[in-house]
Amino acid sequence: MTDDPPLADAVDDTAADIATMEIRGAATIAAAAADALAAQARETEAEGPAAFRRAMRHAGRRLYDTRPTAVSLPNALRYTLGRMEGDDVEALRESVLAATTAFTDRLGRAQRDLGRVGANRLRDGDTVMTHCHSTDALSCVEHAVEQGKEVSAIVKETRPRNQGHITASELRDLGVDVTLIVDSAARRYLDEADHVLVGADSIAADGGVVNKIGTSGLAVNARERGVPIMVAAQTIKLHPDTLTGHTVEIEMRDETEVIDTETREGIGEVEVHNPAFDVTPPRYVDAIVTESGQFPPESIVTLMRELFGESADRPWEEPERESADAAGAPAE
Ligand code: RUB
Repeated sequence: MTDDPPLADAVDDTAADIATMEIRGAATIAAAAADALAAQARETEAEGPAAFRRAMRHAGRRLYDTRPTAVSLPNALRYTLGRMEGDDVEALRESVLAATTAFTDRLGRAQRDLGRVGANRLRDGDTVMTHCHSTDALSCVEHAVEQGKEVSAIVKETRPRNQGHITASELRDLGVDVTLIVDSAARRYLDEADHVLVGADSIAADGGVVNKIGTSGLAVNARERGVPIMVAAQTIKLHPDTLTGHTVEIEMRDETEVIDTETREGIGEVEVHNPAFDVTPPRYVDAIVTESGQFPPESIVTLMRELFGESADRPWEEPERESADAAGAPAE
C-alpha cells in the first residue's frame, strides 16, 4: 500500500463541516465540494501527472465519505474529476480549476432556471407548506415573488435540527408571510396550503424522492388532503447508480441530535434512532421541477439516461492498475 498524498486544509475542513452539518443541504454541499477540489488543485505540489491525479482522487474520496445520501456530492466529484485532463501538472491543474468554476456556475444557473419553472406553478395568493430547508425550493418562491405574486408559507420546524428556522428566516427576507408550526401539526394545516413544496437530496430512477425525514409522511397526508406535492430538484440530484438497481443509502445520524444524554438516561433503557432522510414513492409526487422543465416522477428516468447514460463512473477511486503499480505489483 502507498501513503495517500497530502490533502489541502480546505478539503479536510470542508469534509469536517459537511459531516457536522455546518455545511448542509444538497446543492450547498456540492458547491463546497467543488471549491475544496479547486483548493486541492491549486495547492497540490505533485511532481508529475500521476501524483497530481492521485492527490485529486484522494481529495475526492475524503469528501465522498462524509454524507452518503446527498448524491449531489458524488455528482460534483464526477463532473470535476471527470474533466481532469492533461499531460503535465499545470495542464491538469488548469483543467480541474476550469471544471470547478464551470460546475459552480452551472449550479447557480440551474437553481435560477428551475426557480422560474417552479414559480409558474404558483398562483398569486397561494400558500406553500415547506419541510426542512432547500435552496432549490426557495428559488421557486423567490421567482414567484419576483413575478409579483403574493405567496404565504406554512413552515414545518423539521426536528431534530430545526432547518425550518432557516427556511422561515429566508422567506421573511423575501417578504413572504410565514407561519411556523411543529412537525406534528402539518396535517391540520394542510387544509390551508395550496402546495407542498420540498427539495430533494437524491431522486431515484423510479422517481422516488429522497429528502429530509418526514417528507414521505407529509406527502401521504397531502395526497389525502388533495394538496399537490412539488419537488424542486436540479438535475444534480438525479442518482445515476439507481439506474442499475442500486438503492440510495439513508444516512443514520447520532442519537444526541434527538435527545441529550441526561434526558435519555432519565427515561431508562431505550433505543434512539435518527434517520436523516426518507423516500417518498413517486405516486405521492405531482411534479419534479428541474432546470430542464417539470417532470412527472415516473418520467425522470428519461432525463437521467440522457445525462448519465447507463452507468455512473467513480473517478475518485484508484484505477486498479495504477494502485497495483504504486503498490509495487509486478507489471503484466
Ligand atoms: C437537507 C434537505 C434538503 C435537500 C435539498 O437535509 O433535506 O431538502 O438537501 O436542499 P440536511 P437544496 O439538512 O440534512 O442537509 O435544495 O438546498 O439542495
